[in-house]
Amino acid sequence: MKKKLLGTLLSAAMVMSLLAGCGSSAATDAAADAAATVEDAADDAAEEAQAEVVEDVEAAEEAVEEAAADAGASSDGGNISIGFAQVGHESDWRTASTKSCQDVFSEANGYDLSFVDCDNDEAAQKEAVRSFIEQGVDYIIIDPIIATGWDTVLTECEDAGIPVIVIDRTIDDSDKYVAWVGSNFLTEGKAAGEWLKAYAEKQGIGEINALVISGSTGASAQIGRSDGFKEIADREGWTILDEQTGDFTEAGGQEVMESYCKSYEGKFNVVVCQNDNEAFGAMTAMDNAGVAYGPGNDVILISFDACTAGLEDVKAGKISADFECNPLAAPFVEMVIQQLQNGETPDKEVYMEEHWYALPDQIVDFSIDGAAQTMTEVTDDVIAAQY
Ligand code: GZL
Repeated sequence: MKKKLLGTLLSAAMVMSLLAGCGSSAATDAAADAAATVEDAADDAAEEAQAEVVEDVEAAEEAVEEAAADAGASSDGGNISIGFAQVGHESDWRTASTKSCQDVFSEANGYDLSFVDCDNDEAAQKEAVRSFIEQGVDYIIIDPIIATGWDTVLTECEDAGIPVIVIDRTIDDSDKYVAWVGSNFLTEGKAAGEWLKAYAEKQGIGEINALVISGSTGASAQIGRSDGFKEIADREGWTILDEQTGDFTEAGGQEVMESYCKSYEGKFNVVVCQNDNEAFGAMTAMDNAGVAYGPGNDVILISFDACTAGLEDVKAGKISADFECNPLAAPFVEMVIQQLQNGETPDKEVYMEEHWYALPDQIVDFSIDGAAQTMTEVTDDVIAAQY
């Protein structure tokens, strides 16, 4: 456009200089007419040029918005705002889960994260979600303390047009969320049961009398691990002497195990803790009660999560097998958000990769529903790489 404007002005200048050179009145009038013509032409050309410039600027702004959307910024060019209602701070696993989200959804990465630690309080968690709705965040992430009671508040999120992504534990009484990223807790429970069957056979242990310290009652992780282990126990004719909740905490694990050591003294040969922190507490209680646990001792101790400290206890010959639950969901949640930003439809379920850990003498072949499983030897390198 600039060339056209320049060409118009140059040709007009040439006409004016020719006419001015004639010196006659007629020529002068003609020059004045030419000048007016030039001025009109120049104005028209300038207006057209300006219009084109405006168009170019708008196109550039659109390109910036698109680039921002790709780079993790909201449509107005600002950061993507996220509300995250986290279960609490009850375990090493939870600490890793929170850190994963705070690392990924940082301001440097183009996000504004509103984080609420709901301290294992279901009412506080619903209140946190409603506060995110009031804030008008772009996305809401929920790790549901328990699996039920969610449809009302998820309907409020849907009415507000805010997509919800569920991580880790599941919501079992509503599907008003765009995606869930987590683990198969039933598989984890079955893995522990099938491993115990194979290991007991290898060790020549004919009778299993198990005590279970379960997670927070009603949490999908507790439900899945309890159901999965019980399915194998029922099939194999084992006895589950008792199951009480340790609420996924070390204090809870110790308190329940202290009670078990009194009530079931000399009657149990397996303890199943539904996370490592409960196992830490149970070990303290068994130490205090003089109960020998770990490979080569009276009691087989099984745990879940496989956090760094849990694997250290496997390597130390205290926990016989540790069934991982991967807390590092945030990168997969970010993938879901980017898909939504790009107008794509994410998968409704995204499963995390998990491993089953033991020392060489406790590594045995087993299957889950016919699928052969691979166990991972706990080494110093494996521990150093864990979450
Ligand atoms: C499982 C997660 C559980 C962990 C515990 O996905 O929800 O909650 O197993 C944590 O450590 O407290």
